[in-house]
Amino acid sequence: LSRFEWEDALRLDGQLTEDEWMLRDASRSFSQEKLQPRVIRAFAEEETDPAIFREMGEMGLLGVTVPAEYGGLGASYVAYGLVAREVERVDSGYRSMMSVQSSLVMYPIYAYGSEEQRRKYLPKLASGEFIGCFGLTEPDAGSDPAGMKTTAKKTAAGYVLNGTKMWISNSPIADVFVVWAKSEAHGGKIRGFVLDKGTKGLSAPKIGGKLSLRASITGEIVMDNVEVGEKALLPHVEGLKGPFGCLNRARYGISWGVLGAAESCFHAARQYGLDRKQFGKHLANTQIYQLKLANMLTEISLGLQASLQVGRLLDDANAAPEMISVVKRNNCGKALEIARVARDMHGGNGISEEFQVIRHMVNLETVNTYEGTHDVHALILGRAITGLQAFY
Ligand code: TGC
Ligand code: FAD
Repeated sequence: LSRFEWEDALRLDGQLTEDEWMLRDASRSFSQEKLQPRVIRAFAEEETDPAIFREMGEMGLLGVTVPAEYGGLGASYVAYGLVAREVERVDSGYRSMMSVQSSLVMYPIYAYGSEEQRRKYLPKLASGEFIGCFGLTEPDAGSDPAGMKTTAKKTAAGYVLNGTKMWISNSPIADVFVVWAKSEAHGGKIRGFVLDKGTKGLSAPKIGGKLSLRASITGEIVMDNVEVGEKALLPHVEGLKGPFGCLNRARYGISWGVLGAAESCFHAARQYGLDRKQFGKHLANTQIYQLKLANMLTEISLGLQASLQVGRLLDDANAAPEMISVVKRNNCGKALEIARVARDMHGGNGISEEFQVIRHMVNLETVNTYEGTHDVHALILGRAITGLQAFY
């Protein structure tokens, strides 16, 4: 039998390809060198630096699965997950910025867009010159997006959109808005539209006062008689499977990302226990402290294996959405629990911004809620297990 490495308990590294390793290492260096030094201030000031998109773009971290001819890397979904894990090791908000751009804006334009839309938007989104956002949620339609009120009415020249989207990551600084609306011309079915910043009637006020995910800007999207041409319609998808096709990818990325945040908390708690003494001995030399660390290591290692398996299946075009619900739900729930325990293990220091665990903890409250809440994913799985839907 060989030696146990606590930092890679089940030897994830050995299951990756050389290309995946390289992208993992590049995103780790970028995240630690460029993102880590600014995050404490950004969170405290509730400030998002738009330059981060261009920096991520330069590193090739935006739209990694999109083919190279449109500015992406044409890399695997496993590689995308590894990037999410490294970015979220620093902050869930930074991962949010990256994953909205990649999975919720570049992916639908690539998968559902016309060739003209692909050429117009994808290279600039990949470089970070354009910032994108994705508007599905509304004030009265969160877990139940089918209840949306936003409408698109046909005009001679195209469409006129009316409605309000709520809790939209990146929207106040976005150049490109992928929004979903019920289209009268398509029998009331949900259709996707790509809107440009500056279009008359389109605004995106910031939502202030968030106590979670403060390094990532969030806003509304207000559409007041926004007139667009036919070219704004995403031609190749109709119905809720449009936004859900994007969410599948983003939720999968989140399943890796949250484990980066959990690892950061786990490593911090381990080091804290090795450094701090009470009752004449190191905290890490007590049974309860070690039990907590053992639980963290176990959940993180199992979660990584599960996400790797779903990623390999996605790369083989053989993953079911319910598999993504398993890893999104479980990994978010476990990461949140790990962050809460790590906060406790730091004692009073655990509430200080300097020790970082409480920032991860409050961020993970959002991540457990967005892209389908923990309970909504349980209902998706419950429906698959029983054949009975319990939403309504
Ligand atoms: P349901 O009847 O289940 O399905 C309607 C149609 O959609 C299809 N579909 C899917 N297609 C692909 N992938 C999936 N995962 C799909 N799930 C459903 C389905 O086949 C059907 O197609 P068709 O052709 O037969 O019409 O729909 P429902 O209305 O009963 O939905 C139920 C429920 C709860 C599963 C769903 O609405 C849900 O997942 N709710 C959660 C909402 C959500 O996740 N919102 C996320 C907003 S975006 C966001 O949070 C971004 S945060 C990003 C960041 O900052 O990182
Ligand atoms: P609700 O749907 O009202 O849920 C409230 C509670 O009720 C939850 O606990 C939920 O699990 C529970 N619940 C709901 N339905 C049922 C049921 N049938 N049975 C049992 N329990 C139920 N959306 C976007 O479109 N784009 C974005 O970029 C985006 N970014 C976000 C960024 C942040 C910081 C946040 C906080 C949210 C973001 N969202 C975004 C919205 C997010 O997806 C929604 O908040 C989420 O889907 C939940 O919807 P809701 O807030 O309306 O909660």
